[in-house]
Amino acid sequence: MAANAGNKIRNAKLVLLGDVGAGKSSLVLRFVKGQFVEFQESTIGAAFFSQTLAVNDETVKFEIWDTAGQERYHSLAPMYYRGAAAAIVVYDITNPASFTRAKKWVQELQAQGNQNTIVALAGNKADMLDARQVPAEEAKAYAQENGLFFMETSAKTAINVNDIFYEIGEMSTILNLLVWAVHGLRISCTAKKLLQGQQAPSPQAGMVLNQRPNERTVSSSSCCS
Ligand SMILES: Nc1nc2c(ncn2[C@@H]2O[C@H](COP(=O)(O)OP(=O)(O)OP(=O)(O)O)[C@@H](O)[C@H]2O)c(=O)[nH]1
Ligand SMILES: [Mg+2]
Repeated sequence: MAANAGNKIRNAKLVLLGDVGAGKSSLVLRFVKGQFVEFQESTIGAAFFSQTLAVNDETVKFEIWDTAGQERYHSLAPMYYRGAAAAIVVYDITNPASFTRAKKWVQELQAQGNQNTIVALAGNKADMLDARQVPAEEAKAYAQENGLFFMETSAKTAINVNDIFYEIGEMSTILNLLVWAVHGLRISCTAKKLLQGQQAPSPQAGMVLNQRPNERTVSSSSCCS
């Protein structure tokens, strides 16, 4: 699934958040190296990985921060999710406490994170259906209410692992295009206003301007009509 197609390369910072043992490192290991280990060591601080993915006609280079779920590392998290294009909040479908913890992460992201960060919720260990304690419907409803992208995954069997990264890549491509479209619109509005300003009659010689003209705020809805 690694990229070798696509002309443009776009970097996308991605962070994984979630409870201890939810499977964050295992998901990254599966996505980046195609491997799974039964006894994955608990992450200390955070670990960095990168992986590229061909998404439509571009190559997305994910810069992945795999954070530690242990509470003592919580204060480091903003460093990793700030400015991230996407966050995957991971819980373990066999562990309701990890789902509660995931909701706390979502709240924190909504309160502190970038408005443009794509947030995905991953119900991991989907291979352990007999031990399931978090119904998929409950997580799906929660995700819908909170505008999150939701998938159940298994780092062990690889179910939906590439898919969740691919979906994020695709969403970030669309979001990126929208941001550029809005940016382009702003530039063309500003240019138009500047041109209009140049065409306006200049003040007569000796005329005193008592007031500074109001600062113009460019808004896509108010200009260019
Ligand atoms: N059956 C099953 N086990 C998994 C899966 N993903 C992870 N595990 C196991 O769960 C344990 C914890 O996985 P990690 O990937 O270390 O979890 P983590 O979220 O990175 O944990 P911290 O680094 O402590 O925050 C390991 O023993 C993994 O082998 C999965 O999809 N299915
Ligand atoms: Mg880990």
